[in-house]
Amino acid sequence: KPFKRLLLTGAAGGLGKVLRDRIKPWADVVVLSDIADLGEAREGEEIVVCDLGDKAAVMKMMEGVEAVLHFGGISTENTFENILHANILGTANIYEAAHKLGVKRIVFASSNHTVGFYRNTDYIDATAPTRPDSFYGVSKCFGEQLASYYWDRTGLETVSLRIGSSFPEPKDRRMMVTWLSYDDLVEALRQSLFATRVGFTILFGMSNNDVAWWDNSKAAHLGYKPKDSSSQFDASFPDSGQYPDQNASVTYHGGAFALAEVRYKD
Ligand code: NAI
Ligand code: 15L
Repeated sequence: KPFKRLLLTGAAGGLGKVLRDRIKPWADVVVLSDIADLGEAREGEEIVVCDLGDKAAVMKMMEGVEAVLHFGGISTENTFENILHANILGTANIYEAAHKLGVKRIVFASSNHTVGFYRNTDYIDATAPTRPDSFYGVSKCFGEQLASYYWDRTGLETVSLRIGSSFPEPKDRRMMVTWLSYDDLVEALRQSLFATRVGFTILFGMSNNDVAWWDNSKAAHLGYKPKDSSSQFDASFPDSGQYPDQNASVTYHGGAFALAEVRYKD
């Protein structure tokens, strides 16, 4: 197998549960980590329950690890303090441990909410300035900037996968544009881990949907070619016939995250 030890953080989460079995062919041992319960370790697995904000615990967890799929953290809007701990401090701990221990590559589960304030009339590539729509989006921008810094400073490589909406199927009209099937997610991770040289790359995580807001040409060296399309769900979301779409949830790339009334309140 390509890796001896591959770490997946956020392994108890929605995507972590999907990935748990599907990344097994890539490593002799998959280290599964989360703050939440992960059940019993199966063959080829090791389980580490740890808070990403605990620097010493993160360092210990990463001993012997060759590559990281960093999916752990808070995955929607929350208080700044909570985001600070799990996403900002947590990701900083992952990068510093990776550097100290000689990890070669990280795939960072970034998000479309780094650019959530672009509008449905904007078509952007990875060079577009970030426009986060939430503290959550700001924390993902921070993670991407850490990736840039560690690449330039230390040669640690990262693919920041700006995931759109990775669920079994799109839940609304916006997700017809942002949907990333689980098969395409796994394919994006495979290309990100095994491409010869990635340096600091940003890849938008979307399937081959009929409408796209994001241009992946700056990540062409990864060779990611999505196979699925949200068009299989067309019947569930009849087109309004309007361009741009007048539905409020489709005004911004970040959907509801960008709408003022959903700003997180303590
Ligand atoms: P999720 O919320 O189901 O999973 C995140 C996991 O991280 C949870 O199991 C949680 O217990 C763990 N976690 C939270 N704080 C932690 C801490 N301090 N220490 C250790 N573990 C902690 O989210 P989901 O959907 O599985 O997403 C996984 C990753 O992908 C997240 O980083 C999310 O931001 C990102 N993402 C997901 C998208 C999607 O469509 N599902 C879209 C864009 C980004
Ligand atoms: C995300 O970043 C979230 O983690 C996920 O729960 C969805 O809200 C997704 O973006 C989305 O924008 O659909």
